[in-house]
Amino acid sequence: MKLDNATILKLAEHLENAELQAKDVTKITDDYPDMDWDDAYAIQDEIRRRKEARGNKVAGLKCGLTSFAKMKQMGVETPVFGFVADYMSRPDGGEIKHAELIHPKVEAEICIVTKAPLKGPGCHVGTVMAAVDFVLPAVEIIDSRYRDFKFDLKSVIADNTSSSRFVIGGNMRNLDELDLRTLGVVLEINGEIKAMAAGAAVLGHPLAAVAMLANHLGARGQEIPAGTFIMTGGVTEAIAVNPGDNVNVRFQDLGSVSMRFV
Ligand code: 0L1
Ligand code: MG
Repeated sequence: MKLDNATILKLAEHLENAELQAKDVTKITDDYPDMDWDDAYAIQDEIRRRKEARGNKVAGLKCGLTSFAKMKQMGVETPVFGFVADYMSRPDGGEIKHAELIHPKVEAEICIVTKAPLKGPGCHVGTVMAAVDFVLPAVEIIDSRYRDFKFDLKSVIADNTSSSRFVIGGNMRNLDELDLRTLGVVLEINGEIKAMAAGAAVLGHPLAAVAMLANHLGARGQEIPAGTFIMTGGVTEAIAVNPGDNVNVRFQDLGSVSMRFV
């Protein structure tokens, strides 16, 4: 690690304040160009510790930048990992207050809940398949705290991978009823199709993202516990939303997820 503990704590407070106050900031690598990947995840871990100390719960884990469309959109080549907290959850069909966020974007995600622990190294799609309890659809609302969504990977990892809100659909299915690679997703805003893709857009198979997450955590001596909700990453590029927008995402075999920005 290149940063000392006091700097990790200071940067976590800085980024979490930006999230909670919906105020954008410049990317932290502008001031700390030498920070490394461990520093970035240590800042994210400290943000998680701060939330838990305040009584918030971790509601799930997330993989980000897992589709080619998203990597191309953000000009990066490596997935990142973060978490979503309980207060970020909004009901399907509900309202999301745009003014609580900086510059939100929506992305459609195929999600799972695990029924067995997953611990890397060595996890692959097959290992993950054996640990899937059920599959369900969700929309993630990302909201980078960085001005104009301009960041590099270390800055975005420290910023908990832009997590801000998420909406889970109510239609769960067993994995053996689905082919996650060919599962089609259509994202509409105000009735207009803005993006579409199939599950294979996420690393060839959405569960490959979960395997990467398990291997990433394994390298840090951690595992994914049974009963964990995991978002595998946006299948399409993320789409900016404005107050008044109605978002509806149709997931083949998994139903729709919708929300309105007010
Ligand atoms: O969930 C995501 O894919 C977000 C990753 C972080 C980068 C971004 O804000 O687009
Ligand atoms: Mg996402």
